[in-house]
Amino acid sequence: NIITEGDRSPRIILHEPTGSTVEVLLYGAQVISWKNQRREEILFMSNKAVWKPPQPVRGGIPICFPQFANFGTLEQHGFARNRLWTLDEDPSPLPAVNSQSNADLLLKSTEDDLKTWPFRFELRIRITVSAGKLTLIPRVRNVDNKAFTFTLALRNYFSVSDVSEVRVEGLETLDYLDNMLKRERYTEQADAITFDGEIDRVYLSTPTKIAIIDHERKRTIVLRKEGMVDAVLWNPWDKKAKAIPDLGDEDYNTMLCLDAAAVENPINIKPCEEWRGRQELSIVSSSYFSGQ
Ligand code: TA6
Repeated sequence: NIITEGDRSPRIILHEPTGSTVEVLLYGAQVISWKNQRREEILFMSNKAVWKPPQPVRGGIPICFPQFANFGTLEQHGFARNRLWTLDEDPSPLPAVNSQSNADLLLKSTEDDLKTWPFRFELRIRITVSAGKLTLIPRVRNVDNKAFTFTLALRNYFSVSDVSEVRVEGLETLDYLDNMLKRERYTEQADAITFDGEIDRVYLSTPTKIAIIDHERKRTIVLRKEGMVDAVLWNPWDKKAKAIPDLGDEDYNTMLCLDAAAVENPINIKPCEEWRGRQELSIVSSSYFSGQ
């Protein structure tokens, strides 16, 4: 059921029996809200977000395809987030599930897109909400007669109580490309990542499970992923935040981006092949990771 009135439309609202909801714009197939059963918003949305195409919406979960950031020649984060998607009537080989808690969306390359990115593709995403969990299954099918490579990220904007009070577990000892230092490769030394300034890193060959521990909110957000080996951590901090028109000057305090991504080694698919990824976000109590 597509809602067509209001400035955040057309959009779909997903429900699940314990009361959590997810809102998805058809523009960019972008999740713009995920509320738990206590109606608490899990994702960050800038109150200066611009809800007018072709401007991307600052918050929720933008889909960065066929290019992450400016790791290539296309517009920042590629064009998929700036396109109107349609309902996917043929989600095969995934089973067709017509329910209030699932949405299947599709973006096909257009003749116009081919001018900037000369490859015919079908990009699909299945979005499923269940108790305490939000699952995204992105798929890219090559419907061209030549192979192509792409980079991709699910840019998860999480709402946090105070970014200087949260920590991230699961990325320790890994190598990362530091976007602030000419994308050179470094190794993470800390045994849990905390935040006291701008961070913009692509962690490489990450484990399937990464957690954001927000003690103040008694909330741990766990990101599990498959098919996307990298993870991105981004917070603009104060100086950059002021330079981003659709982000409040203080917003950096209550947001943290932790993305599932395929960046360092672009994904290559041949004609008729389909790549599939999976990202599962779940909310657990804060004792989850401190082993209590
Ligand atoms: O994290 C990668 C990055 O390109 C940052 O350098 C910053 O530009 C961020 O993404 C935001 O990009 P956006 O296009 O959403 O403003």
